[in-house]
Amino acid sequence: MRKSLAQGIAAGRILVEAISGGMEIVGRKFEQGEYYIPDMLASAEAVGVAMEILAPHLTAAANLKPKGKFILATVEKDQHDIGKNIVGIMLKGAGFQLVDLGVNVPACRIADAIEREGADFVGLSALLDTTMRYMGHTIEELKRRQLRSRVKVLIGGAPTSPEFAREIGADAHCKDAFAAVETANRLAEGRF
Ligand code: B12
Repeated sequence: MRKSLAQGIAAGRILVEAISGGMEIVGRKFEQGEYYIPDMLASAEAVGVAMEILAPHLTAAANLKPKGKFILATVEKDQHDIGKNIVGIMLKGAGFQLVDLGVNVPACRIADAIEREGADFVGLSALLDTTMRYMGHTIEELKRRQLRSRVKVLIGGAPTSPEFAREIGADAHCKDAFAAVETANRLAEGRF
């Protein structure tokens, strides 16, 4: 990690290409029965350390004026947060103000935070087939509380897709953290 930085490789590139790429290999090995849950946990821990090294390089790059307030959460019953955290660091680096609600966050807590923070964007993450439906539940909760038109909703995570985003009424699906920053920038330009 430090060696790559010293070679002048951009921190964002290391984050998305090396870390995401590495975790994909971990996922494949888990599927093939070569890795078990403790291996996934150890990999997640290693990613945490790597992110601590990379984060200052990303946030330091951004002496930009704030582009809007972004709430991030992994939806209910889902504990996966590596992808969400990468997206968070990249958004912060791009000049968005970040409020990270963590993992396993029910729809009502996300809606509460939008109200409390006066957020402009909400980003939802899900890594399980069984939890992606809570993204839809969250959007329904926002509609119920008349908050939906106040925020742009971005979704991401391996089981999600542009079709799914359309189906649940999200504004955008992002396949990785680069796409998240690009989409948020585009939406912010229209707003501020
Ligand atoms: C690490 C890991 C774990 C760790 C999580 C640690 C942590 N702190 O996150 C632990 C061990 C806890 C875990 C547990 C489980 N896991 Co798991 N896990 C993984 C693994 C190997 C990697 C996920 C990851 O971090 N990827 C790397 C990141 C960088 O990629 P990403 O999340 O996709 O994020 C990028 C994009 O998707 C996007 N993005 C993501 N979120 C967002 C949000 C927004 C707003 C935007 C814009 C973009 C965006 O940008 C990110 C960065 O570029 C995957 C395998 C895989 N290939 O995904 C399995 C995987 C997701 N897990 C799986 C399973 C089954 C489980 C368990 C049910 C296992 C069990 N029997 O207990 C539990 C569930 C726990 C729970 N309730 O959540 C399955 C899911 C199958 C499915 N389709 O439903 C997978 C696919 C493994 C497999 N092949 O079977 N897991």
